[in-house]
Amino acid sequence: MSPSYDIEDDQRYQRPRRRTRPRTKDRPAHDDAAEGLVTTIDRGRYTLRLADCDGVRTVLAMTARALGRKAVVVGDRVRVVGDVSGAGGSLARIVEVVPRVSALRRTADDDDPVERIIVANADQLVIVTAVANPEPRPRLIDRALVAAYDEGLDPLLCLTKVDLADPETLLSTYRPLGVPFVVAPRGGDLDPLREWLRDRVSVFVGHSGVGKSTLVNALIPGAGRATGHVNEVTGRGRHTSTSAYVLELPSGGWVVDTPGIRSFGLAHVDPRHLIGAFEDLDALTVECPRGCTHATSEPECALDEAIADSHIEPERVESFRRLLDSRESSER
Ligand SMILES: Nc1nc2c(ncn2[C@@H]2O[C@H](COP(=O)(O)OP(=O)(O)OP(=O)(O)O)[C@@H](O)[C@H]2O)c(=O)[nH]1
Ligand SMILES: [Mg+2]
Ligand SMILES: [Zn+2]
Repeated sequence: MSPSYDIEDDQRYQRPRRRTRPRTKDRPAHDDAAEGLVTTIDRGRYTLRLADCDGVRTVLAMTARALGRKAVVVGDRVRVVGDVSGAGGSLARIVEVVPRVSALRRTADDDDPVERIIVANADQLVIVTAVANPEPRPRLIDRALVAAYDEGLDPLLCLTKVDLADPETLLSTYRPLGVPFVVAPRGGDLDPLREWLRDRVSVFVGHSGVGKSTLVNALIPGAGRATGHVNEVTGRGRHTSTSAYVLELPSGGWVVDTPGIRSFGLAHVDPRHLIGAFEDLDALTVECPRGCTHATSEPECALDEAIADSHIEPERVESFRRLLDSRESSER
């Protein structure tokens, strides 16, 4: 963002000058720009939700060339100049991205160096899993958990299609980790889920067809998210949702509906950070030899000693190690 940018904008849009304080170099270059939330992106066009003294409105925007491609993701707070009226045909310009508090990332594969940010500024990762149709894939859940812990998002396991099968099998896998869960019956009581979502920024992730958009529609009257059928033969969803979409909850907070994912590549994750998400285990590892990864293969890991001395449940350590291993193994 060069200084000439300001001059150009002032001339072109003739915005009222409101320079009561002189510019200093540690203040943003666009201190008179409006601030908006990127709710979705479609072919280089950014939909923003803008709230100011004129009320809340939807504004379509492009990005300033200086920002580069892919600099702005769904969930970003951005500063925007130009025509921010939201009138039909108007196009504003994003000139700055407000520093993110979080960025949920994944790579296509574990050896893929290109990481994508699924959504910015979320604080809760809701791993939506159908208990059947499509069949749950614990590897994907494990990997989503690792991504959540790595980025400091609180994970929540949300089980759908409980009319089709008993959720207990799946839940028993995650109990030792202490991952919170909630059951979301279609057409049933969603209040427990609403409580988890209240006043938070929650991103729904999961395979195609697990019912993410169905949930969003049930939580937000008028959301109008398209939903698709799951193929009876392959058990696969149809990838109905094609881009991430931020919606406001009537009970307070935000949810982000995302397209179904086939995999959750973790190339960007440093497995050494994972232990930090488990305070009790982390405390035990002070006795580990230097450089211990705490994996099953480590000969002198203090976690094994702690199990032998009954200081910790073996299932908890095993579950932690399963997450640690999920970085190495395929999720399919
Ligand atoms: N039996 C049953 N079907 C459900 C339930 N929830 C959703 N479905 C069905 O599952 C199918 C897929 O739902 P969607 O909401 O489109 O799934 P999605 O996770 O948004 O899928 P993508 O957008 O492709 O990622 C639809 O036919 C829904 O009606 C449920 O609780 N029980
Ligand atoms: Mg969907
Ligand atoms: Zn160790």
